[in-house]
Amino acid sequence: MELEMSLRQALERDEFFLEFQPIINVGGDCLVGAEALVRWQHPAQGRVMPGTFIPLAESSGLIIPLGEWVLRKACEKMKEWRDAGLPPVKLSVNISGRQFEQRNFTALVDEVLKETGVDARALQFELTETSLMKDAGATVSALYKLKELDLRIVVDDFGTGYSSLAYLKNFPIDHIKIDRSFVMDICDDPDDRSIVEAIVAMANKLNLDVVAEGVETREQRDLLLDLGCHEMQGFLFHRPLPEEKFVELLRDVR
Ligand code: G
Ligand code: G
Ligand code: MN
Ligand code: NA
Repeated sequence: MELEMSLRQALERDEFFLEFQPIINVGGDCLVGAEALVRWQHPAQGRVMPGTFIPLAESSGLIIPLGEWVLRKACEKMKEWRDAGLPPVKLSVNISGRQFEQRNFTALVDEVLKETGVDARALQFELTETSLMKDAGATVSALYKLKELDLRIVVDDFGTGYSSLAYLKNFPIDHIKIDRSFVMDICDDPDDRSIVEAIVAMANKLNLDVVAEGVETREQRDLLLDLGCHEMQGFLFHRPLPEEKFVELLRDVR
């Protein structure tokens, strides 16, 4: 309860900030973009991680203004980086089901894109399988509305939700992100290896891009490459970085 109270004040007090975890095309050895991850600098408790406050923000409804803050901040950063002459990169933003369900969500996104002048094609929305499947009928039309803006849709935590694969055909999805739980044991567990292999093969057939998250070791990296997954994110490459560090990386992109 106390945390919820201070979460309410945190937006006004400007206590949130973003970190950026690079996403790498390992085959091509280049930076393709980053995932924006929100953090909360609590005045007394120090840094609070989203695993703690996002569920609270969702249950209290605060995720609506917080999600809007994240989206706006992410687009403002893309604009700043572009204005500074840095190379263009894709930025992924996590969108909670509660945000996505809002009737005016597409209008908000359109407004933020116009305000910041960001190219929608450089923006990716990560939606979890679970939030996409909550109301599949409503999801299809909401996704098509969003897609009219020309941004990219990524299914986050792919493979962990209780869902039918038919949605991959019916929803306008561009990209799937293989959940960390499959990557974790990929080298030791033949089942996980088979699952990842099947996901990559299916993604290729359906013309979807695929990214693996939670890559921590060289062995995982090599095996993923063998299985045809080239895009990766994980501690092996970079942890989520403060903006200054991410900008340093961007400067090094030729
Ligand atoms: O950054 P970290 O790995 O601790 O993130 C934990 C969880 O919080 C992840 O599942 C991530 O998707 C979620 N998360 C991080 N930033 C955001 C955000 O801006 N919005 C939403 N809805 N979830 C986020
Ligand atoms: O659910 P989502 O995919 O949005 O989660 C992103 C979260 O995954 C962030 O909290 C980030 O810190 C975490 N993460 C990113 N790379 C790794 C990794 O290699 N290992 C582990 N354990 N967590 C990671
Ligand atoms: Mn994510
Ligand atoms: Na994920």
